[in-house]
Amino acid sequence: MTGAAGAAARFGWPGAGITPIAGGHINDSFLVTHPAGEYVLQRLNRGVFTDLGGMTANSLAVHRHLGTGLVPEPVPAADGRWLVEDGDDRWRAWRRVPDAGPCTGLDAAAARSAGALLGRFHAGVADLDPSRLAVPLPRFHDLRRRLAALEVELAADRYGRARGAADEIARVREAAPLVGVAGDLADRVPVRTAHFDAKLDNVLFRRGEAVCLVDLDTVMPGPWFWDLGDLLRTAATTAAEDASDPAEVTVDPALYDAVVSGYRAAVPAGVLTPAEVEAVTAAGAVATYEQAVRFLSDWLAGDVYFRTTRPGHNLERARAQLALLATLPSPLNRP
Ligand code: GN1
Ligand code: MG
Repeated sequence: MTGAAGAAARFGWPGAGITPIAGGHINDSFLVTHPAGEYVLQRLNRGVFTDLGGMTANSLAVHRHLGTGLVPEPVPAADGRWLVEDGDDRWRAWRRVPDAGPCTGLDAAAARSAGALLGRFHAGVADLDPSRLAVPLPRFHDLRRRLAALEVELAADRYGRARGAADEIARVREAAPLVGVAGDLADRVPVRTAHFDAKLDNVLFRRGEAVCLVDLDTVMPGPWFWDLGDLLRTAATTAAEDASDPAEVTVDPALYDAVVSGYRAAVPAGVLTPAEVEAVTAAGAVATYEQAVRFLSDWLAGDVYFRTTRPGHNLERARAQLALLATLPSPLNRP
């Protein structure tokens, strides 16, 4: 037996029901239903995650520190290991968060609740020494590096896609001062234990309340503002990350304010440094900009990183992020 069914058997769930879970851009995820319980089984993308040991150690460190609740519970295989090897594939599993699922109706209450969950996560890991964590994806959130990578793809233009993206390229270049904004903030805020992929899709809700921050793949030492930025990028608009019509992608100020106020209220006074408080106002713009740059790079590179499900998907994603950026509060939009 190979594939998800074979991996499930090695976790102790032979004959389990297995259904793919859509949504992630990198790993393949499956819901496993077995008399023993419900689990999420994942085949890890080894092209992206080359340091599976470091990545696993980081998520275990966060789970050990916080316990099951704010974050999901990792489940070992029957042989006691965290990763199952099957040929070139590597599998790992989590207990499914009971009665919880992705956000179904994004409104101000949901946005506030998601902001508060991120705040509780940050408060909870504030005393988890980031120097104990591995750095499995070096310079993961780093606008300077992301923009340089885009320029490399542009110069190569291997698929002749640059011409068709001229408008997006111009807009990315116009917003390049955000690189300096993010770099300056990163120099002044403390290095923390950060989630680094705190988008709304990674927030699970139970009866309208945000209860669990999943997907610990990118937990790493770094500035917290990227987490708030990713949440603002995805929870301050009702538009999808890959909306085909950029005209529909605008920030909803009530959602934006709800995320920020939920977050601020959940982080106890004195935890955020003055620079971290200052970073709150730029977080959404810099994270949205970075995501636009990454999607555009992948479009130019021939769609090699983010999973795509339609032609032009990465270009549409980049356009949607640029449209959102244009309406988000940003240090560049201030008079
Ligand atoms: C990727 O696989 P997924 O959807 O959790 C990506 C994030 C991006 C996100 C955009 C390791 O996350 O950085 O922000 O897509 N993860 C990695 O939705 O690159
Ligand atoms: Mg992720």
